[in-house]
Amino acid sequence: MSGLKEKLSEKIDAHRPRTTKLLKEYGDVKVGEVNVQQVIGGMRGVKSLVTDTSYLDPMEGIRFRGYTIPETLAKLPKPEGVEMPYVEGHFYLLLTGDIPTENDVADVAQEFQKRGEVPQYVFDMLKAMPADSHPMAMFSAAIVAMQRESKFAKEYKDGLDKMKYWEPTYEDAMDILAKLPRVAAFIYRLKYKNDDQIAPDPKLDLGGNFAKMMGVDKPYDDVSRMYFILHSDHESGNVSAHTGHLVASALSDAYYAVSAMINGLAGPLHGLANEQVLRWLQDVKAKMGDKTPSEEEMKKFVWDTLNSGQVIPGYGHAVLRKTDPRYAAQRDFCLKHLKDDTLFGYVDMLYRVTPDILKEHGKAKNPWPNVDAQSGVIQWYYGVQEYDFYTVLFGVGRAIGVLANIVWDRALGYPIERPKSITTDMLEEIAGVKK
Ligand code: HAX
Repeated sequence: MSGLKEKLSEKIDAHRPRTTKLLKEYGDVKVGEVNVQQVIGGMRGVKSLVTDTSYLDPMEGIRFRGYTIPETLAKLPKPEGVEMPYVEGHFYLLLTGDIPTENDVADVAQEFQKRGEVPQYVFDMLKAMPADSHPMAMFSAAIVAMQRESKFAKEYKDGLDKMKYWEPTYEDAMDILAKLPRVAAFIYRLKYKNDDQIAPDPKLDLGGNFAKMMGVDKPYDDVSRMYFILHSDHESGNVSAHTGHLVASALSDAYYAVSAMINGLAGPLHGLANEQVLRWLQDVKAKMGDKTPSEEEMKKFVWDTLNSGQVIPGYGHAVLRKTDPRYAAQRDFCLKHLKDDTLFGYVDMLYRVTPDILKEHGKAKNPWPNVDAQSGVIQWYYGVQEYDFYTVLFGVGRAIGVLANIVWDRALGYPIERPKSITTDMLEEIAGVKK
């Protein structure tokens, strides 16, 4: 058994009695109330999920297993001579709650290296897809095509003790995470680089290997590490994490669940916002020609978008009520590495003008930027300028959190998810609407 699996097994044994006790002795305790607005309004703020890998505070932002983003980036082990930690170590943290040692990280890296080969039929299928398929559709299709590899599905069919569900799920999670960077890089090179594929280097860590397969020089390895870690987990009410959890709750295996969560991430109000931000910025750039917009001109672009009934991509959030710390972490990176870049200048100007405009506009509850407002600019700067690919990168990162959650869902025996819906007639009756 790998060190990670052994550690996880201990953690699961220690955690199970907590869930059992809550259910048995405190099952009737009320957690909150639900009002009409929440029933119609996408369940905003309804506390109805348990997630231990991360928690999102509206004012503070995300904490991964109790650590803020700066703490996470500072505490996790790093490859020598770089700024960003190993992605492998972050997965270890999300799964176990512990900061890994160098040895723990090496153990996970070795596991990924062993499991990284992608079946040829996946590449053949991707090549057979129409050339104008969206990279997110290709990514989702590739993952679900690999479902036949699922160890959980096989063991379940053969008859599996519920207490052991988590074990083949963990194996699936490791297999999927090992393969996703290869699948993503393959899609990139197939779609935008004439199918000129670059072989992986098994000696490299996940971030380093991904940069190599993408064909992008340093510090793109560090950009990838940062990107995958920052996008990994945002508790489990967001569309992608919730979709992953929901699908897995039917005991669909992790391949089905991750493919499904990628489909949710592909929506413009969620992960696809990073593509939309670049599209929006490029549009501004095209309209300005060689000229840099003044703040007044930038304000006009923002108002024009709002007045035409569209959202400002990269701004607003369903939970956050301040600047997203994932935005702030990427902004710090930009200030260090691409301070004088034109596009970063645009992003910076947007940050100065947009919150006040959104406040004046009066609709968005959160006028501050989210993770997607900053991420594409970094990719663009390092040469990955095909912005319809950006959400695939988000997807590789998000899979880390979704898979850690699915393993724990199985370990704690969470049931099939089944909220109750009611009709409008019933809602009117509950509300006492006079007709
Ligand atoms: N621009 C213009 N209007 C906005 C807005 C923005 N950036 N953000 C919210 N609003 C509007 C909403 O469309 C809504 O309008 P209606 O009343 O006409 O429906 C109103 O303000 C209230 O919305 P809200 O309660 O503040 O926000 P929601 O929880 O409903 O939605 C969203 C949260 C992130 C979807 C929203 O802020 C948005 O559409 N932002 C732009 C797209 C985006 O950046 N998405 C990525 C979010 C982060 C993420 O998940 N990344 O993956």
